[in-house]
Amino acid sequence: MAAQAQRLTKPPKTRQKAWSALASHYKKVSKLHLQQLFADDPKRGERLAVEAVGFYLDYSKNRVTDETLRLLLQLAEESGLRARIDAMFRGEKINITEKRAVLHVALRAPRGTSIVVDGKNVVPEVHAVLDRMADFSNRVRSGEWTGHTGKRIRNVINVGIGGSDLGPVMAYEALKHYSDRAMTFRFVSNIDGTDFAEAVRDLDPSETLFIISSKTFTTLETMTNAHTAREWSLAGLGGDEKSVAKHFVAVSTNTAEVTKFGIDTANMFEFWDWVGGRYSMDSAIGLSTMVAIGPENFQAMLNGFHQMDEHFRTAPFRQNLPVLLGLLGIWYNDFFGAQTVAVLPYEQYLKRFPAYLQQLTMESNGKHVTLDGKKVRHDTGPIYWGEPGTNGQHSFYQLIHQGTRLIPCDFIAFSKPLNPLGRHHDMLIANVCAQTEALAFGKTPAQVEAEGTPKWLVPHRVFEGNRPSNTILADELTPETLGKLVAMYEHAVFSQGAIWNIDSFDQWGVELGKVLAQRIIPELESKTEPQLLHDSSTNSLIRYYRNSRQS
Ligand code: G6Q
Repeated sequence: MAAQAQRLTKPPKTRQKAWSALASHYKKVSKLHLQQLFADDPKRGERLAVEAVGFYLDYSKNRVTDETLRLLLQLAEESGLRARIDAMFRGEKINITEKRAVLHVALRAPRGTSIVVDGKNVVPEVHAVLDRMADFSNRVRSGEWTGHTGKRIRNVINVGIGGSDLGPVMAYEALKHYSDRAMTFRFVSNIDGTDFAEAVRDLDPSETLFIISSKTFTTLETMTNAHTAREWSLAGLGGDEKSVAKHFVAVSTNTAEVTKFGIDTANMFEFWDWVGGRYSMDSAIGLSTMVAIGPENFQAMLNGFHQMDEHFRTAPFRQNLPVLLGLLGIWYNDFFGAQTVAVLPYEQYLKRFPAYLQQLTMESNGKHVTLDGKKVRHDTGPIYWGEPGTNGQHSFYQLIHQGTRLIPCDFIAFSKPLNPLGRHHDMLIANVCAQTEALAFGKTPAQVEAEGTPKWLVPHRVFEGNRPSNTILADELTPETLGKLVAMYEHAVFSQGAIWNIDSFDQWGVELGKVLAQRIIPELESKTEPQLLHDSSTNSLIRYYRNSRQS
């Protein structure tokens, strides 16, 4: 296994061939307009589309020719993407800087299958935890699990941050339609006391259960919020320490710390070091999701994940949704120099999806060195951002349509609405089609003039077009669809990371700030001003805060 991991640290020898072919190809095609590409090939919109696992991906409105696609696919082959996919699914330690396997795919592997890590099949353990989660969720949902005073639990608060928060929040919001509306779900992540205060201000401690979600159980924000939650709960329940067992459960890999906190390990749901934080929403970290939507819906979500895993693992790259998305992203990022990607879900329930994707994509692929520690020679992860449609149209779309920057967009929409209301859904989907059409084809000066626009106003009203987009359509936002959608992006990120030859599964970039904050906390809290040994800016900020806090 170690030998395998080592082999993967070397960039494939042929890598440069496809890169340089794409670089010269870019010079030839970069000025081609989508108007022209569509005019030359009336069937382009049907040809450059893939239907798989219930998703329809229209990628025809991208600035690519058949030759571009051929070269991008060649790049994937030459970069050893196939071998990397196989290595991940085999449980090899492809997270080389942390010496860990990367096996979120095992979290959704069906019962009875086998994925081996360090000589052990992990699938039975995954299902044992899922079964315990299901039992717990059913007891809370049915009212069988009661709080310290015998009242049933009506409020569930997930306390976690980063990967232990963004997935659960996003999934709860995305699947709210399927959730138990008699219960309240909240999420506390920020160390800012406001987050906790606002989450509990109208709740009764005797009806409130906290899920402390932390892989390490040492994260500053989560442990601070967890202790505050413990005080709040105890204060509301007469200070009886025994109440903790009824109002706190933990999701973690760290049994010792969970015990130290006072949570009964019988109420601890475990996961494993081969699950990265940002890839953990389908592990026990999804406990709040399961309580909200019920075990059957959670299982349906896992089935969706698994279907996309199998598609990614087995489909030829030419028809492989995550691979195509990943390659198109590389085309804009590394050849057009696009710095961002907009993710635009036309589905209100997906309002937290862009925030979730930000962590998934930017923490995974925001890397400056290759697997062997050399400075990367190409730009890596772009900036992801977005808002649900149609709100964005009345705010930042102006810049996408007429600004000076190229912003590739992913439009996500569903054929069936979860809340059918008159003509709303047709109007919503009309906007998806209209936006991608406007972005691609724009409006020429001749068209603007023909409308009788005064000459001086014409340039302002011209849309150059040639703005690329993908459109991803699915039938309906169900737990299964959400699983597929998340897995599709997980694997697109993986594909890009493999091609950039970086470690998409570590996150050393978040460490330095954490260490410095630990040093500064006592400097802010000490009674008298300590000797400050930072730079003059940081010293002044600390002094300013200390002085103004006291005044
Ligand atoms: C995600 C990161 C990070 C992590 C948080 C919370 O991939 O590792 O966002 O999830 O720092 O960590 P804990 O779960 O250990 O509290």
